[in-house]
Amino acid sequence: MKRAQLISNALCCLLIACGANDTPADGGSAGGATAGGAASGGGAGGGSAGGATAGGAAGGASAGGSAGGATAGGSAGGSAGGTVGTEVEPNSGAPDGGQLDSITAPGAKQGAVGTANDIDIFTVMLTAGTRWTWSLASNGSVLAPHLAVSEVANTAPALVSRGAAGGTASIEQLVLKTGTYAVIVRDSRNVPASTTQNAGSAAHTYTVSGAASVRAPMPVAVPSTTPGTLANRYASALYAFALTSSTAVTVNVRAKAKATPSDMDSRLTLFAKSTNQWVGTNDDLSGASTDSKLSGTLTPGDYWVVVDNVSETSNDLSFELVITSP
Ligand SMILES: [Ca+2]
Ligand SMILES: [Ca+2]
Repeated sequence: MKRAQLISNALCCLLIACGANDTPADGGSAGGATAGGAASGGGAGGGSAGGATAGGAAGGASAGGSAGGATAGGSAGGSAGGTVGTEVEPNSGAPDGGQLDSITAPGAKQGAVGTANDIDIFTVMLTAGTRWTWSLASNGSVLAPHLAVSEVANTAPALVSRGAAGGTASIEQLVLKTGTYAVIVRDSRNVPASTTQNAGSAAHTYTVSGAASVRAPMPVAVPSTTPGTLANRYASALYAFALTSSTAVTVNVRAKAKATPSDMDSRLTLFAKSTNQWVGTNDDLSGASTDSKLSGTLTPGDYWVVVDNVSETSNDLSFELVITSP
């Protein structure tokens, strides 16, 4: 659950008060979307509920169970396009009196982590249900990219990625809520601040870009058990299932709890694609488990499931996506 809080906290700080200090924070806060929640996480770590309207009585679950072996987490798609601009400093938020730059999606900005601990924040308006691949590429061998995408209102889970010097950090985003988001560029060595190396100079140049994601979700049945492995700590897996009647559903990500446990710290998001509404997100299903679970009665329609990892130290990124229905 660690990574999720880092970014949210950091963004709050940046936009509101504390500034360049990065609390390590990544990950996602859960947030209640709209009312009427149908899903809820179990236990302490509890998922937030949101959008999808609850149906009446549980209907019959569709389809039978299948176990799929396909790998999750695949490659990011995306077509380039949009405008390419140059950052306008200052754009660090609170340390600059709240000044921010902006970016369009699709689009790109070139800039530099131009001074020690420089933070560049670009706001972008995004629409629920759209999907984007955000990339932060070092333009030379100097910058070690650290990229975060967080809703300015800080109710949607934040996304974080980092790369080595000269590399690229990428994030694939399913926009859970329509609103203003912040794309935050830093050097990885400045995050968290407690281990800062005060990286930054005119040579720490980058291109940050957003392109439409075209990755197809993997279809899964209700009920089903699907093994998966994320491509890396910052990757996500995307699944889809359809309900033809109001159905009680539990979606469970088992990493620590699977037969051969992994050290992945999962986070689970359920999104109603038919209505482009965020149903809920759960990081930890209880105080004792970092696995994730959402359950509730869902109305008929198409649903997407996003599984990602919120630990910066996970090495084994294998898990099982278990969907059950009584
Ligand atoms: Ca800058
Ligand atoms: Ca977790």
